[in-house]
Amino acid sequence: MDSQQRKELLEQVDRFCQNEVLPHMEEDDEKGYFRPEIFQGFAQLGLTGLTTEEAYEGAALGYQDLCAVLEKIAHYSVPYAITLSVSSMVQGLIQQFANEQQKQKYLPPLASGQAIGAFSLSESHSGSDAASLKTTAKKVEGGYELNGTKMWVTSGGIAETYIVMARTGEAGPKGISAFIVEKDTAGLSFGKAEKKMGWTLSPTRELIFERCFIPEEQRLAQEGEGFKMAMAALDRGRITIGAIGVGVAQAALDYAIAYSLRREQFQKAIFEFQGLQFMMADDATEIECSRLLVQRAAKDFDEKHINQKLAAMAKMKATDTAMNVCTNAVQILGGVGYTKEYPVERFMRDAKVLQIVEGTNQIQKVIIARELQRHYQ
Ligand code: COS
Repeated sequence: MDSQQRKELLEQVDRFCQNEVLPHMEEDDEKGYFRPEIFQGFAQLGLTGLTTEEAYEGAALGYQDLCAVLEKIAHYSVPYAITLSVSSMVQGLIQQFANEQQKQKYLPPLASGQAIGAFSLSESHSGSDAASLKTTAKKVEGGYELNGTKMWVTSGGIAETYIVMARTGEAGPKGISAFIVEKDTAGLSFGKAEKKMGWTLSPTRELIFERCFIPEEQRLAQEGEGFKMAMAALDRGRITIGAIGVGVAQAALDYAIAYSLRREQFQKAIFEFQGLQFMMADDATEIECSRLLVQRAAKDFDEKHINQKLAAMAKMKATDTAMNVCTNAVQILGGVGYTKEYPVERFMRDAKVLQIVEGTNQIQKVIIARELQRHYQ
């Protein structure tokens, strides 16, 4: 997509979000209500399968385009951007690792937005140490029997297609396999919906597997390859989380600047105070750095140079920036910034978990440091 086409696409996305997303955000955040019609609106704009090949009803665009779109949506709503980002990650995983039959069955509904995709790796005792997961997939006639409980599944309950990591072999990463699980499978139920600080309208649920039979045709790639596939998917997903961080940071800064130009204290707009000007100048610079890093990491992916280190850097930098900028925006608005009359407190709540999901920012540092060691040793 050339820059003019991308500009037009982003204008369309902006118009849709202004008209269809923004008016509902306050109420839906309060009630924790996910609007399927908004996801359908994204589908009509062709956003639900942006990076999926045309043969499977996708738009065959790149990660730079996806990141630009997610940044724009996150300007209005982090949780809707997240729904789209995770569903895109699932499609990326299927596109890269599934066989032709699996691609034909699962990709078109996801790419066309008829279905939402979800990714399930974490468990209550296995978060950062993902390779220690305990859910089992026991080989039985014709397939596998899954038993165990997965945690923190974004879009749990509203998604139709789940990529689930479960143990088929030895302890550690090499004993993990990946399965495509359909929502209505017998033996799969959804546990409690988490009550969260932010992302309230995006459901986060447990997946409970009790003697859940999954046919062999729904195993992704070979037994034992699940961990590597999960890590490869997260490399991409982390860049898109960074893009979402840039979007919410920009929204918070835009709001803070506009407010500070209007708000007067000591007979002048508070923007005139250098203490606030320096804060906003730093914020604007950090956002620009984050955007460039996200786009650079996405470009590497588009050019097929898988760059784990840059993906980790982009995620960490952009989401730390998001948290700082949103906190500053609340500070700049002062007392009203802390109230629900203004959106910056929502931006701050929605930004926080970006530093945690798809690998905490401390895990990103582990990944960056390992790459540095590998390079310099
Ligand atoms: N792509 C492909 N393969 C990868 C990979 C990647 N990005 N990262 C690791 N691997 C491979 C390794 O090469 C290794 O295989 P070999 O032994 O054949 O070389 C295997 O996977 C195990 O890797 P490693 O030894 O690095 O595993 P660790 O248990 O040390 O875990 C971290 C590494 C900490 C990076 C990983 O557990 C992680 O990312 N944790 C965070 C989990 C997370 O993001 N959870 C969020 C869930 S979604 S909300």
